[in-house]
Amino acid sequence: MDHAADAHRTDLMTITRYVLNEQTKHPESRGDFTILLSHIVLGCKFVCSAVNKAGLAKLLGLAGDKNVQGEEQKKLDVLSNEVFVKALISSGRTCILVSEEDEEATFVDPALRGKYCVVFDPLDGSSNIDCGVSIGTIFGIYTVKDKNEVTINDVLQPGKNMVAAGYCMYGSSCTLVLSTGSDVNGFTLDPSLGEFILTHPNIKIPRKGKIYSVNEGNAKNWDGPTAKFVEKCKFPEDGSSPKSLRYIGSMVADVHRTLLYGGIFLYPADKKSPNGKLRVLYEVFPMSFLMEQAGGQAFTGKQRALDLVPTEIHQRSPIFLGSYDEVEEIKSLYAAEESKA
Ligand code: FDP
Repeated sequence: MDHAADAHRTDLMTITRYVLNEQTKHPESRGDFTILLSHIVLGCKFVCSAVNKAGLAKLLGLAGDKNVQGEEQKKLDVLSNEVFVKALISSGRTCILVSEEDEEATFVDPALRGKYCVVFDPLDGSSNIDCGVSIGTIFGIYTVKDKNEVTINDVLQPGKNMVAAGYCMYGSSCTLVLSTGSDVNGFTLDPSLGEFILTHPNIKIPRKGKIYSVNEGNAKNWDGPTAKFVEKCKFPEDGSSPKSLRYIGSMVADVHRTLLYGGIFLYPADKKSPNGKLRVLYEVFPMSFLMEQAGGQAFTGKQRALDLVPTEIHQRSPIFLGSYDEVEEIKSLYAAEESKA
């Protein structure tokens, strides 16, 4: 019998225990982050449960229809947003919230304010809900200087100023990946315990990968460096094997695979969408933060993604993120293009 392995299995590192351990490294900490995170975790558990029932919901009434009690059914993304907004406000630790679902930022009532700003996409990849493909919640966290004088500029900060970022993927299992700025850890929800347990400690992305991930349907509108990069993935000039293409079309799932297996995820600019599709604050920044903490890179086509200073809360940006070497290659293709201009 492997007693060491058994001891490991019975000594469960929950996400709360992990964050409390981290907190002890900062004697000045008053536990505010731990409380905030526990409210985010609650939102993730709620969405996970709702996503799991999404197929069954058709039996009870389609979104937009009335349910058996005659109440309007809420769409899953609207419902998820409401749950996160309420959970974050009731934590008493937030002052500004920016959600993909809400046009304007939410300024928390002064009586309930704390020092954190949370930017989030409550249900990313929602076009995949009806076919049961993995979707997720993405979040990033900033702090404010003075919670009594908050302005929109407190969230219009470069991604490198985030104090934490993460995502929760609702897939064959429910996995929450978190970085508080020192490393990246993955926690899997044990449904029988209702707890996220540390299953992927200290995630490091392979330095080089064999997979590229992009919506090739947009290829006719790509710029030169993107087209050349993808061409090299398929027809390597150095005699190496071609890369495999994997594209789910759900950012959390595509980035999660990239983080674990290595490779590159790209949503570039194209002639139709010069700023790409993905949103800076709650898609590009949190994922770039995680990639860098895991040893990878994130690049916009012009600069390090985390150096970008957003001017609008729903701003978009092209993004190339993943293994260090692949991102290095796309950077050199853009540099070569620039030197020709
Ligand atoms: P969705 O439209 O389904 O919500 O930004 C949202 C997003 O999904 C990402 O999750 C995903 O990576 C991307 O859009 C997919 O876009 P394309 O359908 O254009 O490939």
